[in-house]
Amino acid sequence: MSQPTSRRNWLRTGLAATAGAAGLAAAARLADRYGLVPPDGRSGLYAPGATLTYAAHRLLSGDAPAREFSRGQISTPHQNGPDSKDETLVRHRNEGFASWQLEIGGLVARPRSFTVAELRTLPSATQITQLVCEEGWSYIAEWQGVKLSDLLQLVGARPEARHVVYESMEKFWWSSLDRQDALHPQTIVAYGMNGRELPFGFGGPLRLRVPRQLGYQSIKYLHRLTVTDNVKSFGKGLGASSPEFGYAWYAGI
Ligand SMILES: Nc1nc2c(c(=O)[nH]1)N[C@H]1C(S)=C(S)[C@@H](COP(=O)(O)O)O[C@H]1N2
Ligand SMILES: [Mo]
Repeated sequence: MSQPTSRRNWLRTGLAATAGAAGLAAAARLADRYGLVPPDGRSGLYAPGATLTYAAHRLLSGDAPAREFSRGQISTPHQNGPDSKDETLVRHRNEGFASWQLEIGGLVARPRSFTVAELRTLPSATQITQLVCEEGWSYIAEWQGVKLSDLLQLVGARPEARHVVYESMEKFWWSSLDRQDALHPQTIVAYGMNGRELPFGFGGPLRLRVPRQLGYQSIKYLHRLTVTDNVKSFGKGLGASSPEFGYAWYAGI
C-alpha cells in the first residue's frame, strides 16, 4: 500500500471506461437494489468500479473458499516492511504482549475482552493459504487461530449486525468486513504461523487473516472488533482506512 496507484486500480479504471457511463449507472442502480453498494461506492473516482467489483463478487462467487495448499507448498514468508516503530506496539512487544487484549463490542449481547492465552484455549482452525499483496508479491503459509464466526457467536452478535469493524493497535490501520466474509470459515483471528507463535513482524500477537481478500485486509496487531449495523459512523465513513488512500474497501480475490 505504498503507491497511490496499483495494477488493480488501473484495471478497475479500465473496466469502468469499457463499461461506459450508461452501463455503469445501470449496474450501480442494480447493485443498490440488492443492497450491494460498498461503503466506498457512493462517491469518488473509483466508486463505480468498487461497486461493480463488490456486487459481481457477491452475486457470482458466494461463499467460495480461497484456495488451500499442502504443507509442501509453503513458501518463504515475506514481511511487507521493516518492523513497526509504533511506540505503543514497541512497548507491548517489550512486555511480551502480557497485557494484550482483543476487545469485542458493539451490537453484541456479551461484550468482552480476550487475552491471547484465552484465545488459545478456544477451538482452533488451521489453514494453508496464500497472502497476496496488491503490489504483486505473495507467499503461502500456514495460519492458526480462532474462527471469527466462533468469536461472534461467543459474544452473541445480534442479527441486525451488518459489518464487523476491526482495528489494529498500529495507527491508521482499520477496516471492516461484511457479514459474508465475517462469518466465512476461513476468516480467522490468527495467533500462529507455520507452527509457531505469530512473529511480531507478521502481526503478532494477533492478526485478522482474510484469505478471500488481498493482503491489506489481513490487518496486523489486531486489538478491537466492533459489530455494527452502520459502518458509516466509523472514520470517514468509507468502511476502512484504505479507501482514503485509493485502495478499495472490498479487495476480493
Ligand atoms: N497493522 C498493519 N497491518 C497490515 C499492514 C501494515 O503495514 N500494518 N500491511 C498490510 C499489507 S499492504 C499487506 S500486503 C499485508 C502484508 O503482510 P505480511 O507482512 O505478512 O506479508 O499486511 C497488511 N496488514
Ligand atoms: Mo499489501
